[in-house]
Amino acid sequence: RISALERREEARAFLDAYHDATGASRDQRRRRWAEVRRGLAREGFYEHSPAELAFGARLAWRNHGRCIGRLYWESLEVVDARALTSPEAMAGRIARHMAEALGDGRIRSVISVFAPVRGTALPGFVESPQITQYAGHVRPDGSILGDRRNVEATRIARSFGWAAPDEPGRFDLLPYFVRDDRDRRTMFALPPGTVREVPIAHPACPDLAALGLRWYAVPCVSGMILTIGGIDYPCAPFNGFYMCTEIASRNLADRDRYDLLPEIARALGLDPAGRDPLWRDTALTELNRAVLHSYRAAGVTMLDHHAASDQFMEFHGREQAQGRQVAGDWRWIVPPQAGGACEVFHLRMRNFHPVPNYYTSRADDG
Ligand code: NRG
Repeated sequence: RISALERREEARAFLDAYHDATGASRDQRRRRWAEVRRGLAREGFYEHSPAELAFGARLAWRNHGRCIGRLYWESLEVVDARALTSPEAMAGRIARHMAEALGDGRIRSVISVFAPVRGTALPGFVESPQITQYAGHVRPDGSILGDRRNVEATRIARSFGWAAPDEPGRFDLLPYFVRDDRDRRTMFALPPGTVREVPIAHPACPDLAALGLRWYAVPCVSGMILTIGGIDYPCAPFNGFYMCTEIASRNLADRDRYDLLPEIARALGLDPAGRDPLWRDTALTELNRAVLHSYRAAGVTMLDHHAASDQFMEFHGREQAQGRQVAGDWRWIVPPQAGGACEVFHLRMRNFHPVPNYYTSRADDG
């Protein structure tokens, strides 16, 4: 990804930031830099201390231009899983990660960091973009049951012997894939009971609950590469919690996902074929209300987009007060619902890419 010179510069800048934050002595700084420089000269690699790793993962969150939820970047729980290299050990850690993040429903932000790239050797990583995803089944007539985005993943899972339910449904949890350091793929399912799901009901419209919609509690992003001080960690699954629009305005609504707006509208007593062009807006708002209401009733952490926007403004203010520029990708920060009614819509943002950071090598629409 980067030249040896760039790697050295990133390492230096990262260590400086780390030592500034920890108030290290000049002697400590000098010794550590000498060590790192030697490692880089010898094999283009150095090993982060556990404290450097934790600091780097948090900084990468703070720097990530597409995340609206960065106010609590310092609270990220970092689990050092670098020693776990077999697919089975990795899957074991991932199962524990999901359980720790969920807890009793008050979700904790957790990252599990597995082995970094060292020279030309690629360590094991998770191939699936998220640890939990719903299947997309192709019906005999060619229509799709479930999440359209996961049709290919569902086909691959079946080819690996995934036993789809006898009666395929709209919300069947898919297994995920680990590609190990010898380029072999292994399929894993989370242990039963690990994934909490929330049935979606509207506080005032019982017909909506009758649609049988649901979503999982913990979004765990597993397809991004964590980069810290010139070292890349291709397997560093992390989770926070959902903002309601991710589920209600995108996953369940997008045409290339669940495409449910007409169905939602009819459940709400609206007529998608009628004259009111704003039926979609009402359906979207009420679906957001239902999702928020359902997660709250279940005791599962979730934020609405107005609160998320306010939090981002606070984060932005705090960063500026520290003399730091905030990287922000407007298309990602502004919620897909009530954009102009959120303060972030009116905020001038610059989308630059500071390091440490999380990046993706595949196309990803969030
Ligand atoms: N939009 C995706 C999830 C992307 C990450 N969202 C978070 N991340 N909230 C979806 O599944 O809808 N997080 O770490 O909390």
